[in-house]
Amino acid sequence: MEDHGIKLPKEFYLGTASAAYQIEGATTQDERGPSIWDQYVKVPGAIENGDTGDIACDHYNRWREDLEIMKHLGLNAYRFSISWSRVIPKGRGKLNKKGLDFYSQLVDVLLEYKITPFVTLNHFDLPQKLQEEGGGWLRRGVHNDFNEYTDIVTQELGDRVKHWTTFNEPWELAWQGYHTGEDAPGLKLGVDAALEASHNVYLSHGHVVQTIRDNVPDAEVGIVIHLNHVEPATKNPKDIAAAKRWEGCQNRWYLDPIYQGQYPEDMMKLYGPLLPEIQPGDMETINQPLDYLGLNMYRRSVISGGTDLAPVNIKRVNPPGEYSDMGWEIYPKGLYDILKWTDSNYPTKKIYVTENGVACNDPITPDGRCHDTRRVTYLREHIKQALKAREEGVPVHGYFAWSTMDNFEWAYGYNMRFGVIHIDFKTQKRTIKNSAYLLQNIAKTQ
Ligand code: IFM
Repeated sequence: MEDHGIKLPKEFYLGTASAAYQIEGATTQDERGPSIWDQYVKVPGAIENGDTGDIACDHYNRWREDLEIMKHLGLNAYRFSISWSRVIPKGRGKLNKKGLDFYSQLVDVLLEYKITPFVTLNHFDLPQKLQEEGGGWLRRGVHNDFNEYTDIVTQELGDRVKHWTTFNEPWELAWQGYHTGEDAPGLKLGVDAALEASHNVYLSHGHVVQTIRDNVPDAEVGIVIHLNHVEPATKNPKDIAAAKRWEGCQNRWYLDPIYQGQYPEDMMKLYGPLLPEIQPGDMETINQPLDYLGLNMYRRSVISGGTDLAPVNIKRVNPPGEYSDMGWEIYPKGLYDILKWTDSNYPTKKIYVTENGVACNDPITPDGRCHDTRRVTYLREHIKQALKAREEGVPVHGYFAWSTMDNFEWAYGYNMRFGVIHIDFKTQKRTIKNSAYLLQNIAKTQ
């Protein structure tokens, strides 16, 4: 492999990330309860090719092999999520010991391999029972259930897991689950529902921060937000205003409450009657001091005025350039820009780049390898941009490539491959891609 030109700092996490529903499979094994994704994938037309997560990468049964590969690559961290309905099949009440034991064993072997576990408590899946009772995240009291689940998981794993994330990508969870309907539970209820779900997710986040700290006094606690650097498509004041609204909708709506204890005023005004009820004390609950921000970034957002997501009224513009198989622009400087923007507007102790990656569907070639050249370039250039921001003082302490292995890419099913490990979904054969060897080479520089 040609020289990548990267020297990793000491004390820096380099790893990959995954999510339970996307890789585990075994959706009915060992008394796991159904989640909203098990239900949603049954809706005709919801997922490309009618794919489901029933088997996925069968990681629930093949996790030892997957961890062996991480060890072989010399990665020092792994970010994964816990399936709530594997641990508490009905969302509250009866615990499924076998489900909890799965994660406990996983953590033991990670530590044996000197791989630091970063655990996400919620990465898009919710026990189906809680969806049926009161509409999932639309029910304000859902935070009690999330707290019960957090309490159980942190009591069990907290002696070994020290990095905890409450939620992954609250914007996607709320807007794509309750407004655009492209993700589970697949509801198209409107912006008001997305804002309501979002507020309840944030209340749940706020409530469990203290629970994690009580159970794991030496924990680092954070949240993971999908942040893209926003740029107006032109200097036209209409585009500038639209870009500001998109930045408000996707970035500031999620950062302001965490770091400033309030929703952004301009967006409150814009949403007006669509806003959920914000009760006295809510913003204080949400505004818990955190130890880190998890930042997910894939592309930048170039925005003009339009009619999408009214009243946000934007249109995403695709400037000339290189695009992934998913149709997302490849723009490494966007990672530097968003890190700098975040650091100057929301100074925080630590930032981890918790997801960054690219969909390129490269096949296995006759030499038995996967030459995912575009991903090699993508990861290398983005890691450089993250380290550049770090050199300029942004407290970037880790980088996780999305994703550990090709997996169930939500509404795209198995059509989009993000992994640094190739999965043959017919045979479950794992093949280490060139991009994983790049990470291995970078890891060696530490
Ligand atoms: O696969 C997803 C992941 O679950 C959340 N962040 C974006 C990834 C790529 O779409």
